[in-house]
Order: sequence, then structure tokens, then C-alpha cells
Amino acid sequence: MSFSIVISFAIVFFYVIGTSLPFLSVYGHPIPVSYEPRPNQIINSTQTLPDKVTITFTESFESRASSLKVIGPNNERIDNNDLKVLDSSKALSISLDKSKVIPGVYTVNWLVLSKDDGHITKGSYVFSFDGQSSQNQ
Ligand SMILES: [Cu+2]
Repeated sequence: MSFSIVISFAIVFFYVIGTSLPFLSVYGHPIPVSYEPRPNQIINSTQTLPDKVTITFTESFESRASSLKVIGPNNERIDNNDLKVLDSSKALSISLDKSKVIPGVYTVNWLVLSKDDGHITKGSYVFSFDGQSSQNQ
């Protein structure tokens, strides 16, 4: 390869690395490591729906700017809006209003603010409840 081709490759390489860095810079951002209930979990009628949803993150986050919401099959919020920050600000937990629980798909939306750079990390996942509501048990 001629010198100019090597230089061209180097320029393209650094350009690609440079432009993808903002997307790769997840270092320092709290990322979920465990979920309860788990993503895509199907809770059947022989199991009980957990009293709460808990997400644990790789590192601590800014607790005043974090949020967790659980939306039920009727697009209604079915958590008790009692967000708790646990485990030295590394976990979020919210209790569920079991009187609102019906069979169907539940969506969990979470949002946390990085302590390092103030960037927001957010995401959502679903689980489903296949059994009877607690009122009927
Ligand atoms: Cu960041």
C-alpha cells in the first residue's frame, strides 16, 4: 500500500471512531443489571405477582432525578407512585397496586440520571401476568 492509501485509511478509521464515540460512551452511566420481574417474564396463574418492581443498576445514580413507572394492560399506571431508592442509590423499587392488576402485558419505564456527567439513561421493558388478580385469589 502506498503511503497516501494508509493515510486515507487512517483518516477514515479515526473519523468512524470519533463519530461513534458519543454512542459508545456508556462508561459512567448506570445500566440495569437485574430486573424483578424479569424482562419478558410470563407470570402464570400458579405464581404470584411480585408486590413491587425493582431494577438494580451497575452504579449509583442521582436519586432525585430518577423515575420508575409501571403501566398496566389498560394503559393505566398501576404502581403506587412510592418510588424508593435502595442499595446506596443503585436500585429503584416501586410497589404495585394489586387491586388494579388484571391479566395482560405490563410495561416498566425507568429513567436515571448519571452522577458522572448528568446524562439521562432510560429504557423500558415488558412482563406479562397471565393469572387471576389478587382480588380473586
Ligand atoms: Cu454521559
